[in-house]
Amino acid sequence: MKLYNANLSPFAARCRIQIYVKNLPVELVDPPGGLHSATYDAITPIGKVPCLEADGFVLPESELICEYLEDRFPENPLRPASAEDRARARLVSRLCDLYLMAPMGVLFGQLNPKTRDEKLVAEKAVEAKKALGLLNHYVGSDGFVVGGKLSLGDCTLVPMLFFITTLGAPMGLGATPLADYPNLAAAWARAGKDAILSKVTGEMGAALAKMQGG
Ligand SMILES: N[C@@H](CCC(=O)N[C@@H](CS)C(=O)NCC(=O)O)C(=O)O
Repeated sequence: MKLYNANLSPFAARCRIQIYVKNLPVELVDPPGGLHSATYDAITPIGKVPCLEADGFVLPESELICEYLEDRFPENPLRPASAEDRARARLVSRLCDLYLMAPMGVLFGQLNPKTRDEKLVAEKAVEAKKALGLLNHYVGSDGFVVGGKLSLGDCTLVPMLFFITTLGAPMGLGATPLADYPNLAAAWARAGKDAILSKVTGEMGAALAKMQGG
């Protein structure tokens, strides 16, 4: 099995956390020919990372990849036991994907001070803060999404928090972007003490530094 991966992508990072935690037999590879190449588009017409290839079965979309990997490898589960806790973990993933990433994606494109549209940044920062408030409401005060242990919800949340804490200031989210969201701050602090979560956010940081020419 292989995962077409890019270390900076929060969506790919979500899958890598699961792969590392469960020690899954999934090889991490770059998209052949690169993103937007005809070769990669022929594999996955969506053209995005991550994408899983499993014995000829090709699956894009990070959430579906994680769910599929849980179905294929149920041991050491990252889906909580009860229906309610599962729904809660999925809710946090959904809030990240639909409510937070939408404005964050725009803000990511506005980092260059020379070309930045300040009005757009201000608008999207309001949307991102609203999404952070929602997430803070649903994440536990212990910093876990649900049930006091790692779940697929945390796999989604922590890479998003990487972007908020690393790029939140230039994105218009303030100098300490998690200050108003204690549960998210707890999640980020906890991630810093977790070997695998730190490994993945470290990979993201190295990829960001490379992108920024560092
Ligand atoms: N909904 C998708 C989003 C994936 C996504 O947007 N990936 C970005 C990298 S963070 C990408 O591959 N972008 C390339 C492009 O859109 O051309 C998922 O959850 O996997």
